[in-house]
Amino acid sequence: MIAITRDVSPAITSCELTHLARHSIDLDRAIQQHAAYENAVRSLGVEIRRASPAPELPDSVFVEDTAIVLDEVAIITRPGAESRRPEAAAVAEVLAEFRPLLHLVSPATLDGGDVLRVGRTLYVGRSSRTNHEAIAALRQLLKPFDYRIVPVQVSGCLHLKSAATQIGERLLLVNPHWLAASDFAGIERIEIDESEPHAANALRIGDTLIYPAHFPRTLEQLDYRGLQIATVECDELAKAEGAVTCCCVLVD
Ligand code: CIR
Repeated sequence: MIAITRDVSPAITSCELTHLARHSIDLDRAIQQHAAYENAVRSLGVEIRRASPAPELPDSVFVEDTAIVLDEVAIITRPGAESRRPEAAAVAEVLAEFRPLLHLVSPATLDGGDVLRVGRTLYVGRSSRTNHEAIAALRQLLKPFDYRIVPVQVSGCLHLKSAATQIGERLLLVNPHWLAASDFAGIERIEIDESEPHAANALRIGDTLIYPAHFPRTLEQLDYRGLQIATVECDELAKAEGAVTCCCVLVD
């Protein structure tokens, strides 16, 4: 498996923010945390491939939003925030080595953070970044393949994966306040601790979860459940409204 990552831009202090107030970001600390995150990913046997750095693009470290990688193809997205659209080309360049590429085009807008794959189902968040044209375009592009596309309305958070991520084969970690849990009927769910609304984002690599150390209460529940967890410090990138899934694109 490889993980595509990208350096933290020194311009991250001017990142997009939707649901968070702006707090000053310590760039050195953000860079250190990102390096530790890459090491955590590497320690799980994944090779890191860095897309070429884009110091002029504040949010470019959040590569997840630029692509959806499936078994058969990769879809290069058209991110919802205009400032983020130029990010996709460099990630596409790396992905082209591994998958045939398909592209979302105007008027579709979609952030990869809105796409949660569970088996052959793609849950796609309807958010401020992802529109219904993108969902229709995805259906069209993926017609030759056997995927079920299920739109999920999200509100109160940036992306679907701010509110729900996969933490086991048929197990999700969710914040039920930001989506209707009934959208995931038939899949078991663990709810985050009420006091940690941003705690639903975990990165699953094999049987291990890379998980933020700054959500101790939810972490305790995951531990109790017997899940294998590698914690990372990522509170600095969290100030840019980023979490653990968004800093890589996994290619199996
Ligand atoms: C943004 O608002 O686009 C960035 N500041 C954060 C993107 C985080 N992406 C993700 O969780 N997939």
